[in-house]
Amino acid sequence: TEISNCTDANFPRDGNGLVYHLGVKEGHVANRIVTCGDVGRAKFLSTLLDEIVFENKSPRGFVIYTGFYNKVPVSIVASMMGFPNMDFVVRELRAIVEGDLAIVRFGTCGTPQPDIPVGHIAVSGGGCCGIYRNPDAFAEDADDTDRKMPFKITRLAPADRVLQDLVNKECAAAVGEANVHEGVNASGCSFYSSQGRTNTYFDDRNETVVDDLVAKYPNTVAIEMETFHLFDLARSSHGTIKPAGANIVLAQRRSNDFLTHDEKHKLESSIGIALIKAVSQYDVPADRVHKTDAVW
Ligand code: R1P
Ligand code: URA
Repeated sequence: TEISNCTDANFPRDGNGLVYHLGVKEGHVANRIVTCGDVGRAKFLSTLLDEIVFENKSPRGFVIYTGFYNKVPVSIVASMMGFPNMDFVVRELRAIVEGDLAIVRFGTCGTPQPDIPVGHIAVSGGGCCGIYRNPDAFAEDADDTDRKMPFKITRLAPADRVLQDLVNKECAAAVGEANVHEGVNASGCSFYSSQGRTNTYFDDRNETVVDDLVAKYPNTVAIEMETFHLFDLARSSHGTIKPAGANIVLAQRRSNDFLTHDEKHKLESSIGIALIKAVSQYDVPADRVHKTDAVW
């Protein structure tokens, strides 16, 4: 879609009611959603639905597919990367979908656990924390308090236990229980600095970030970039957003092993279908399901 002139600077929509960044409106998106960062993974996941009845790419690049799995409406949403993009997804979807939203994030991640190999699945039932770079620590006029804290590791925001259990059950059925690890999911505001990736180009002071994270949350299984923001906003949504998460372990942060494309694509298929199954089984109360002008 093209988005025409918008009104309402507080929450802009165009003359057709499309929200400014996602380019969709009431009726386009289902109550049950699988979201991933990668636009290509979203396209692939859409092929796992029984039928696609709506698809859209907004001018800002947000891609959304809505269809049916087992006669249940499900949408696949590409969030792209990082907290600000997840913010657009959650806030604009909240505005245009009537009733509760069940949102499963399907990501890729690094793991700080030496005994979790690449190609395993890290699920987010232990809750999520954010890791934020503190710019003031790097300011020329930083004081001692600023300098002592180049990164802030937040408290945990919880998953929805019912939805997460469906996710865990379907992931275990897809790849075997021994390959699925539940724990804390950490989301960094950067792939690099706040995930403890070091380099000589920047003064990042991040050599201890991964160890600090594991000291705070010993059962951290995943480090990626969006899940915390989803869980954080769900926590503030007056109970209307039910979040859960699962990640393919792509990066072994202790051995520096990295998953091959082939192995990743196989898991996008088996875990993709598992997550679509899981979200389609989530019981959104009938009086809280989308009814307005649905295209589906
Ligand atoms: C970084 O490479 C990206 O991969 C992870 C991170 O969260 C970040 O978005 O997830 P996706 O594979 O879902 O994009
Ligand atoms: N995505 C991330 O954000 N970090 C990783 O290490 C791998 C995937």
